[in-house]
Amino acid sequence: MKIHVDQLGYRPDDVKVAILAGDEPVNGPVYLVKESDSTRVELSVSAFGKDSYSGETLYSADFSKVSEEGLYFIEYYDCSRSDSFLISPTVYRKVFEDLVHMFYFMRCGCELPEKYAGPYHHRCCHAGKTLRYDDQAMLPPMTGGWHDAGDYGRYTTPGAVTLGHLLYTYELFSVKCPTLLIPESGNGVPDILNECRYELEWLLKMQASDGSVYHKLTTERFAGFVMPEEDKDQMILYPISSMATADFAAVTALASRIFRRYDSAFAARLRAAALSAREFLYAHPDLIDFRNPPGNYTGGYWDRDDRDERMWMYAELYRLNGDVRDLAELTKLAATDIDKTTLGWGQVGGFAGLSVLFAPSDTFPDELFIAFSDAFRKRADSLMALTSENGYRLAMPLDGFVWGSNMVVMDCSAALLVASFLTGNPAYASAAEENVHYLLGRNPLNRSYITGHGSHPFRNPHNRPTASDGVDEPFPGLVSGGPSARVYDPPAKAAIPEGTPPLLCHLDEVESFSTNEIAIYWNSITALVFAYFA
Ligand code: 9MR
Ligand code: ZN
Repeated sequence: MKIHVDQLGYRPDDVKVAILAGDEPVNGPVYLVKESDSTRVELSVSAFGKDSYSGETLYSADFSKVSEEGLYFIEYYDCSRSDSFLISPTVYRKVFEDLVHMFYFMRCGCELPEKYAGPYHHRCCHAGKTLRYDDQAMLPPMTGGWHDAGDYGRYTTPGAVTLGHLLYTYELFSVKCPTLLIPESGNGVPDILNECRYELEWLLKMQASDGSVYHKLTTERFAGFVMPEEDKDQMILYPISSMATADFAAVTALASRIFRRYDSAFAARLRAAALSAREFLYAHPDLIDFRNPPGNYTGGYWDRDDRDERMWMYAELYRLNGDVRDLAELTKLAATDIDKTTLGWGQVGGFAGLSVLFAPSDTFPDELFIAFSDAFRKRADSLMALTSENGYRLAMPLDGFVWGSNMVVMDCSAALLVASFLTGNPAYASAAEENVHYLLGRNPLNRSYITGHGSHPFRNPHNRPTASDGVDEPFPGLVSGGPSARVYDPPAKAAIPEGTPPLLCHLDEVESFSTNEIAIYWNSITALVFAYFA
């Protein structure tokens, strides 16, 4: 019998369930065993039946009633057992810290000295001049920011979205945000904001003089598997897009609001940048799309709809400035069918929701609050219903297992947490936590999708520094993209036959970019969700 648990564990008052999978039916007792004194409690087991997410026949064993702290495992009468796990109120604290600390390791344009980066230290990278694509002008270096993912590109839309996750993590959970080992520590600013500022300073450089914002800064093609300082190809500043400009305006407005109490000059710079990006978009109401020019092969972050990005911008700008023009535009967009709950790289309507729903109560008109609140509640209700329709209790639709599915899993949890806040109903938060258990190993591959955490974390991320630094273990706190029902890379195509159930479509190999890459916005949304439970 295979017995899957959250490999870190459960908090004392949580719903606590282990999942059993086997070819034979469960036909004998299942125990919860406490390691310190070998006391055992027999658990009641329920049959789920055949699970479409995993293709397995599943059972669940509930031990919610046990709340005593300690180290435990689940044992079947035939002696098969689960990994050990804790029951403890602080079981998710360290992993949350590592999820936030990860961004330091993604810094570009500076040395990562051993003092901070330990064995993952490296020299300064990507500090050469910039070639502007539009006019082929050679510009000074545009250093700073975080590498996007397993590649060394820096892209505006995912960068802004990552900042959105992290700034809201700070705004909603500031007391839980960790002190990190980073050069700025101790300067009087919370470290999560210090880390955000590293990205923001770069993001500000991505704005053109007319207020518009360039879509990305990358080489023409992805680097080989080399350390970042060895990637010497020409950095190219690609054309602007309205998505980049709107995301930029939104997140600089959000950051301006948050940084005001720490550094008013920086907050003023952010606000001015947000306003000029907004002015550009008022003057350019039509979509300005970005597509990779022929012969250019780095990420496209292609979007076809900038209405959600504009909606986020209007919300943050109205919250910052109270300009009625922004409120009117926001109201117009919120009355359409644009998605209002997603916090993804291409769909950002959920950020407008966070801006509206967590604002002081007299900031936005009731009708807007209701529009966003209804959208979150509706989505949360359908996610709740899903937890009983699959055997791993996921609050996640079957068709969500795409490239970067772990982001979708966490986005579903984020929506549930918002609904829990809106209604005060803890069942939503409990459903959100089922997805946390999945990420931490309660899945058919028995794999923790966060490096360094759990008994069987993935170890071979598609991440260039990890693959070339000569250190055995990747740095901790990296989130894998996760299973993808359609795989696109050669090793995954070879290993995973078409039609394989989604939860099995993951390959812990460096070359598997479509299932096992890492990305800043996968980490940041995971941090946002884990902050709640930490
Ligand atoms: O995360 C992105 C995923 O949703 C898309 O399906 C995929 C293909 O377009 O691109 C992913 O983003 C990648 C980006 O284009 C380049 N840097 C690495 C990103 C993570 O794989
Ligand atoms: Zn770099």
